[in-house]
Amino acid sequence: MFDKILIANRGEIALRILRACKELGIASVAVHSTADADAMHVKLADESVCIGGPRPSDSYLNIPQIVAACEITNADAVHPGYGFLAENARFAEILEEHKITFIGPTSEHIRVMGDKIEAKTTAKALGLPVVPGSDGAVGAGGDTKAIAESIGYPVLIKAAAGGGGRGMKVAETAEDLETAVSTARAEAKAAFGDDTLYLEKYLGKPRHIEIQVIGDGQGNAAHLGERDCSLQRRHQKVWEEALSPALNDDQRAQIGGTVAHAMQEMKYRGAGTVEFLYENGEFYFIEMNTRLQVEHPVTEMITGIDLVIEQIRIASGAQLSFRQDDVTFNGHAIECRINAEHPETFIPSPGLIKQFHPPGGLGVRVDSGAYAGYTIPPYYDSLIGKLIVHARNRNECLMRLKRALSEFVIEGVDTTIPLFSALISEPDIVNGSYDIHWLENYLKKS
Ligand code: MV4
Repeated sequence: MFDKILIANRGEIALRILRACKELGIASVAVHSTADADAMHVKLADESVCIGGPRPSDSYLNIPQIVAACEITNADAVHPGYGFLAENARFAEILEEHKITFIGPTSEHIRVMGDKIEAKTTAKALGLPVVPGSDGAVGAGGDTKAIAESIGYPVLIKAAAGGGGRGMKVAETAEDLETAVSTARAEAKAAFGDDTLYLEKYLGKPRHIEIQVIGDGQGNAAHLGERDCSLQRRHQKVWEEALSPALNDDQRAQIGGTVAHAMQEMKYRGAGTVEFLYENGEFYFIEMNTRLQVEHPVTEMITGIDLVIEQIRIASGAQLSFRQDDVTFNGHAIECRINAEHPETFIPSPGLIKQFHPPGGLGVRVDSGAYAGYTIPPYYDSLIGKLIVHARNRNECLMRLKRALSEFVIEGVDTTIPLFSALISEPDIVNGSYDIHWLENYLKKS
């Protein structure tokens, strides 16, 4: 096992990783920017190193500074959290070259899944159902029209270097195609420096359902059920739940089994998420994330498995500590992302938190690095924390969530708590009948 882990992240996820280190008796190193000197993860870590200025490129994305912090503190492993360097294959490779363990998948698996065309080809070869599409990149020539024709309109144009919804364009008809492709190509070139595009059948009203997986790189892998992340705004998830209100046990066992088998085949190492669109009873693979995700706690609550502890054990060479048959799903969990943003305009609201009283009681978990007297810096994302509620079934979970939201006091900055208090009374939310467009339509109306 490792002696010391450096946490290459900030905020609530840095704290989350710190908690796992403490339970495992592993020493921890926090790194931070000059803007984060007063952050909770810095206070609670055994050691801390300031690695640069507020701009992410100067600190949390600054690979030489992070490697230097490892050398100075003698850290033998790095947990990247999510965002920042978590899916940077070159970072994983550099750490290995310095004999520092990257707590995550192989750099090769990160690279393959980072290219959305390669990811899809790999998924298809492993037997996962994919969205009908171009089977590779589309060229600048006239073949694009023929491919779109064979897929059938509407088609969606996606960037190979994209993901998370950036750089997508819909072509409703053949007349739209040329403009959509050239706009997408220009946007992809500007955003990623790579204008490789591919086409997919556009699904009109899907749900976003993702399967949590974990593998040990030795051929053992299991799925931990799904999360329904359909409620999102501008490709930012807002509310996530496990399990999905849309699936039954047979559907879960089937898609879960298919995904777990694929992970065994590829000898996947670490935690990962396989994202699907789900429409009319069918699953369609879209992407795979080779990292721990923001919404991992809902999976932890219903399975009782600590994903970060598993990640650390696996990175140190251990085999998966359980088998698929050991994984059972207990009750229901919902996560609300509490952002420092206006609940209607979503304008970020950094600044001093004057009061902070998180809710408590049975089945209530708050993952947050915030505290009364803490000033949220303006340089990073606006997530202040996550409220995760667990109960025996979805109905009791909604009751508990309503109670927990009513207890939550955050003063001094705007937060998205009022949005959740409103959502919880919406019949479609109560019934679990929502797709990926539901929240944006709701916000347009209200
Ligand atoms: C799609 C789609 C419809 N059809 N692909 C957006 C994020 C990226 N991961 C994939 N995305 C989508 N891909 C096909 N073939 C609709 C979306 C999409 C979406 C997906 C998940 C959650 C929210 C979304 C919001 C808008 C569009």
